[in-house]
Amino acid sequence: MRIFLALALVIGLAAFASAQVPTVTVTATDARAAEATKDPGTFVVSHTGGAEKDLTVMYSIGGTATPGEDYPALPGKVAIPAGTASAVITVMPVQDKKPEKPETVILTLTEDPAYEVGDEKSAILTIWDK
Ligand SMILES: [Ca+2]
Ligand SMILES: [Ca+2]
Repeated sequence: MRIFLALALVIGLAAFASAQVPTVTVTATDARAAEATKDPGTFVVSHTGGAEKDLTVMYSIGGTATPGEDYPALPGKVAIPAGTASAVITVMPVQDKKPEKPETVILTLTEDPAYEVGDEKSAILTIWDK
């Protein structure tokens, strides 16, 4: 009996160790956004493996563009639904009358126990005035 328990423990530990968390990356699939032409920019957050359940990916936002002013503020997390490999984050520039220089939006993935952050952990897009 004892040997079965020990065996079960070893198998359980092996299963736990091999339960890989997905690796998450981000790319700017549309790195150019423009205010005057209502041209959005997009980031795509993707993961490899582990698609059997919903995955929430956390991120921080930087860059020279001001959230809530140059574009609607982003929530800082995105859900990749079960069965899908990626989620799109759209940055739609806010139109105003003031001329501006091109400004950047940088999305950086945040570490979380639910996933590994891959090499492509940060992406940048540019908001042009025109
Ligand atoms: Ca665009
Ligand atoms: Ca403007």
